[in-house]
Amino acid sequence: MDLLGGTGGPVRIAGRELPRDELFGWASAVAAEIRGADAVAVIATASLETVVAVVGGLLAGVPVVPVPPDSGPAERAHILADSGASMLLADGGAKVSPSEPPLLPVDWLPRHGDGGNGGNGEVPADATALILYTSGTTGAPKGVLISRSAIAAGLDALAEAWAWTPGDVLVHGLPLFHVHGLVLGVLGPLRVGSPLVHTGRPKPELYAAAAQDDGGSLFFGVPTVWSRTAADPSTAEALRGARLLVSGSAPLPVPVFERLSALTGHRPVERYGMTETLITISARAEGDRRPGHVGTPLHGVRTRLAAEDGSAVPSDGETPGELHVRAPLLFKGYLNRPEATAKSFTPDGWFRTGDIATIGPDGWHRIVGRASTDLIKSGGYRIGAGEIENALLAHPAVREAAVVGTPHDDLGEQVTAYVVADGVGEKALIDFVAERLSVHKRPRVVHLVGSLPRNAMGKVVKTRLSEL
Ligand code: MLC
Ligand code: AMP
Repeated sequence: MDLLGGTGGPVRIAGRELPRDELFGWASAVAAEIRGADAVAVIATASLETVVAVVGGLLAGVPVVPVPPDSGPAERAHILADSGASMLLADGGAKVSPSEPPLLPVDWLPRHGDGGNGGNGEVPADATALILYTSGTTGAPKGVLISRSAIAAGLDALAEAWAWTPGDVLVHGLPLFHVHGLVLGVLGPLRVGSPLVHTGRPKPELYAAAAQDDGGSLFFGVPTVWSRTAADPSTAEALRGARLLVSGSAPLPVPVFERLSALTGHRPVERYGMTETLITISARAEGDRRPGHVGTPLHGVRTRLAAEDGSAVPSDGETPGELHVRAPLLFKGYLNRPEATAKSFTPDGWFRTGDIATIGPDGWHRIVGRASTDLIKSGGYRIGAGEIENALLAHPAVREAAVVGTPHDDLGEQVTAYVVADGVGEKALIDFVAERLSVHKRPRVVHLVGSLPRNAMGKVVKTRLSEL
């Protein structure tokens, strides 16, 4: 199965551009170096090197593990050890410690290999293409195994839903280590054939410049990007000539939808997904777009709602239930965690998203919350409370810690920590976490408290933390 098209527009990342044939030539050189490896890790900076390394992995049929470039030592060590990556792909300037897998400097490889798409048709469709690390409610992040066939099915369903063609110019600046920025935002244009303009960072003013100077037609953003755009009228105006503005990874607030529509003349297309499922639900390019709603299931996707006891919930647009999905684009499981994988499916084979939704009689879905308070969405990043609590508890002065998401105008939710500690300040604790984990996981607010509210079993009652 050819996952990527060998022809199509150029790829530009943070101002550096490569035509498609040179990109595949360079990636073929990577593929030649890594063929046969069990898995390779990529320090996923927003750069051409990252794209070349990921494409090289796909050409060679070697699972690629993107590592957030700012992940602190604890997070990085976990990802490298858990994934079993035998090489680290990055530019030659990357710092690699002696305990880590050896560095393959991507920028030192020849940039003109054999071109073409490297004959990736020989790799089986169910082979793992990517291992994406994502937060659970407790413990360290889990590796989500994503197959080539899931990526192909997911991207084809999106191309159909959004009428995405080689004639589009895709613009975004999202990080290249998650589904949104990497699968949709890089593999998407490589499969569809459209040029990509990656702005380096997802800043509204850079999106506006790409709309005006590069003919950007299709724009991807997390809600924080769109709310920052909506707060800046002249930047928003620059997007009037676009074809489609797409929002996802977290709920798009209704006032942001309305303001963006008024300023740009485009009602944004909202879509819903997860690392484990890729994108399953979306509004369509041709059709209705409703504020507060994420659309209808994509081609090949089935959904249902279940009550806590597992019984069916009616699609009446009002009764909430946990959203279950079935689709050819689901993940293969969590790496090395068969129990977690089994727990994430119902006995009859549906994936439990953990999101609470309603479904209208017309099939329109609304996400109304999450089943667990322990998964936080901040700026579109998924952050597990348990991972932050463990990082805080590693500080010698911290005795107890509880982390929740609290509402935040810009980020949707912000990481908020309640900590029982002796002789340490809030800022020192924020910096302590930022040094160990990716900086977006740091608490934005720390409340130092005398004790945490607990139930009779001794478990922290997170719903009572705000009373402190
Ligand atoms: C701040 N900084 C610190 C620090 N405090 N550094 C060290 N120690 C501290 N204590 C620095 C950071 O390094 C960074 O520097 C800067 O401050 C701000 O960091 P930030 O908080 O990350 O930036 P911010 O502007 O607040 O981020 C907003 C954002 C970002 C929207 C740009 O949240 C983002 O990129 N979100 C996208 C998430 C995403 O792609 N999710 C998709 C998941 S897939 P510097 O130098 O870096 O500026 C998925 C599936 C689906 O969900 O449905 O799509
Ligand atoms: P991640 O695994 O990082 O992809 O995060 C997946 C989670 O993001 C989902 O379980 C949802 O909670 C949330 N999410 C993604 N898209 C949307 C959306 N359009 N509206 C509301 N929540 C969303």
